[in-house]
Amino acid sequence: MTNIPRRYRRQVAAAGAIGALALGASVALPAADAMAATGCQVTYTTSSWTGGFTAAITIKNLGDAVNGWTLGFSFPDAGQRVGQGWSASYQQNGSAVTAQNVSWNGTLATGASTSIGFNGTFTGGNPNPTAFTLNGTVCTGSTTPSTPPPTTPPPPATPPPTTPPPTTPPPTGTTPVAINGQLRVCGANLCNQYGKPIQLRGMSTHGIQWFPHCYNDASLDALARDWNADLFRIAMYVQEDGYETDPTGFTNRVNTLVEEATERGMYALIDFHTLTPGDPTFNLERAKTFFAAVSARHAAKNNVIYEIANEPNGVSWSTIKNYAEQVIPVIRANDPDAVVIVGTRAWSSLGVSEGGNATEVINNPVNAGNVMYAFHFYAASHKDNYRAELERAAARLPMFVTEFGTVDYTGDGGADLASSATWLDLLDRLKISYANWTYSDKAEGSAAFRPGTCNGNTYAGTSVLTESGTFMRNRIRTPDTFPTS
Ligand code: IDC
Repeated sequence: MTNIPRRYRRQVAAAGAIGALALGASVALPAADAMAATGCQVTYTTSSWTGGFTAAITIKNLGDAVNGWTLGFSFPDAGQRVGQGWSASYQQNGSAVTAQNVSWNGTLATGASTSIGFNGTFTGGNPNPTAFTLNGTVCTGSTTPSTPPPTTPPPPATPPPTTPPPTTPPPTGTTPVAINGQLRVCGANLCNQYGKPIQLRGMSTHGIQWFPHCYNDASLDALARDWNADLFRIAMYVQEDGYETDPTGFTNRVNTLVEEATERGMYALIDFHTLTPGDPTFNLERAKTFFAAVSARHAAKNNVIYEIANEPNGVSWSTIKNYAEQVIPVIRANDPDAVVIVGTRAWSSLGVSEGGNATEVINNPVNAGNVMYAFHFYAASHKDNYRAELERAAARLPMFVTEFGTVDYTGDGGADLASSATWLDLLDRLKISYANWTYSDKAEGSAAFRPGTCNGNTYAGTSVLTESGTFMRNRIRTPDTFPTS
């Protein structure tokens, strides 16, 4: 049908909706196929005369760069015909039209536009098409079709409705969850209930087996209302005296903390904190049991995000992917629309800490929708080359910084505030969500509270904070700008 390169044709078949990056389980794709984030906006305007019209079409690429494109649309009236066209080659089959790039306008960078057009004829009515596809993906960027000048006098104008019925009603509360609702992955972003990219900023617990006394009404009130955090990550270690020693007890503790976050309008990130051993497969059966339980319990909530393997290490990406493709269906069976985050190779460094890079994930993404990938860093240890790889990956993959420290990779030592600020500026710019390690009073540099804080009742304000805690509170408590339309 077209001369689009093979890999785009596969994308046409695979990508269901705008920005679909990960594939539905039913679509079999060759493992090495890179999926580009897609998206488009089309403006179609006409001017007409008796029996004829000129159409001017602007195509804007909202996804990854494309090299070769085909625009598809259908005429609403069977009598409409494409005549002489320009800047594209047109084909019409019944009312279905395709316009394919010509040699000089096939490459469209992200955000780039191109204009094409044609003269047409019509015999019946001449309404404009309103739905378009680009390389098979439905364009959901807003369009501004103009109606052609009427050939008969227009009917009397009806007054505009006073309150247009929005598909998603405006928020009724002011908490992060009240505003953003159920989240979903769109393209390489995390989007809210209005389909708009957002960034969540928050804190991670320390191991809940060691610091249970740090998570109580007063500390969570401070996190929600003094820090204005959007996100509370619940780090449930599996080894190191964690889940494996008491599955029921730890499941209950996680459930309780999810409820606490929910009461305060924060997103809860359930972290299955695997670390040693680094092969997540070691904990596969535990993960299935745990996630079946917590996803059943929280299925009706709209604020729960699942992180299925904290930091795989010493294993291949294909092993991690295989683990993910066994755990995700367990969650989806109970909670089909929840976002799931998959750890990446080498302590969730996208492979960088073991000499790799993001290409292995880009070329072989997890075969499930609504999935994001974890990236972790410790600002005093991980700098420009890690930042560059995250930025490169984030153009293609939905990334979530589920854990980072202001200190070195041991979790201790002094805070590197310069590197931390550079990192957070990058995450803000790319709208990458993050959780800081840790909201605890452990005597180590990464802890936000001074030692002994969790024995008292004061968590709000700065008097209880470490250098890292003061810095993080300042970053997190600045107002969010969540789009609501
Ligand atoms: C560290 C804690 C430390 C604890 C250790 C136990 O800060 O108090 O003794 O775990 O394993 C990670 C891990 C996270 C580490 C953290 C700092 O996800 O568990 O916490 N870190 O070393 N990845 C990179 C750094």
